[in-house]
Amino acid sequence: MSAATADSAQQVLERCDVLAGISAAADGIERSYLTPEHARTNWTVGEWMAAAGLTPWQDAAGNLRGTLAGPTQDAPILLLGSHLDTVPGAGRYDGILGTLMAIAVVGRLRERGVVLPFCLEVIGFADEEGTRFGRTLLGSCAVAGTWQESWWYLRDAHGVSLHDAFVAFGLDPARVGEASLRGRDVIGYLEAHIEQGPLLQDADRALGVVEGIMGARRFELEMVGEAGHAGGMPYGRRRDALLGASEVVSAVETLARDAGAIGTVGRLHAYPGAMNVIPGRVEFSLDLRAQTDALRDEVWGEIEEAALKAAAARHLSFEVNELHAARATEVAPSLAAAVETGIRATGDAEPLRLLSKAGHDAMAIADLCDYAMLFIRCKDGISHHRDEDVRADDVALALDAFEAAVLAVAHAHA
Ligand code: HGY
Ligand code: MN
Ligand code: MN
Repeated sequence: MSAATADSAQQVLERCDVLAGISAAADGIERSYLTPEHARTNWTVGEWMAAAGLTPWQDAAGNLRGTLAGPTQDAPILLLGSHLDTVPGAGRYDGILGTLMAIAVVGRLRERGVVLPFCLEVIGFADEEGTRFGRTLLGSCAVAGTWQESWWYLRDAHGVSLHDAFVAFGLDPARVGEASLRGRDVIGYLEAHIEQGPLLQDADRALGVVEGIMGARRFELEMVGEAGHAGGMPYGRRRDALLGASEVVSAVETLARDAGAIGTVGRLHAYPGAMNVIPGRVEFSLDLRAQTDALRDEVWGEIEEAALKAAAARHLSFEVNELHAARATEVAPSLAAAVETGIRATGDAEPLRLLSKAGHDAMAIADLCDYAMLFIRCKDGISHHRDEDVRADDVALALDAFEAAVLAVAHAHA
């Protein structure tokens, strides 16, 4: 690894620290879609894009885009990037590292005077996590041309619609289609991202090549019974919504694990929420993922059946509101081969192939073009947590690998 690469990695990590300071939360990192923090981040990262020789601009969906012209006006486009938004209580590398690495690689290629047979476009996607409106991949769906009109009615926790948030951010909902690259000559999309799991660390590898991304569905679920007195109401006459929901939460783990899928209930609110009142209503979330959409949907059917049974036994009602679905996707062999070439260029002769259990913007971009991903080891697999961490030498190796992957794509298109 060259000293220049080590310096480049150091700069990327320092920039991750700068962005970690842009947060809506007094304690911890939180940046969500169409907020002042989103705007400040786009401004800050746009400056770094310009310093790398990219022309930064914000698209009609609020994504940050940076363009490096190709050899001709009609040259095809290679997309690089990741996302700049976060979950609440986030780490400082999920999405951010990949976006800043893409900018760094463009800068390195320009410094070396490399002329590519295509235009490069780096994208800092604006809403991969779905933190504010529940539905994820909004920014990347806009670029892929799969934006749905029904999404304008999505509301955040304060009741603000996506439409009104768009307008307040200075965007015109009627022009969201202008963010799309559909119909353009796009070669593909390469994304570098922390693994968000422990497999690379367990295998003592710095880097890995992604084989595909699990399909996902997200739901808001509700159990409705009847609030009552915690003392006077006999057990036999209770309609306790929290006990019903609790049976579902346990069933999610059992049914998902038995089937080789992954189910998580990340949020649960019991109402009215007083210590001496039997919960009459419970709202809870379900994040469900599996390697195939068929398996994912089969497990959802089993969970729904278990929930209806639990509700019937306790004289409760069970309501479902599906917020999000993203199909399982596979990488393009030719682009994955370029990523493997990149990893081999760092001295790892047998790149480890991994299925991504985490979702990524690449899932949405897969509706537009081919994609591949480079994974970077993260400490103990921790992510979506302030202790998310990476090693500087792994980031340096990742920069070398990502640059070599871009050059491998260029070679294939020469
Ligand atoms: O939820 C995920 O897998 C991603 O971090 N949005
Ligand atoms: Mn994430
Ligand atoms: Mn991410």
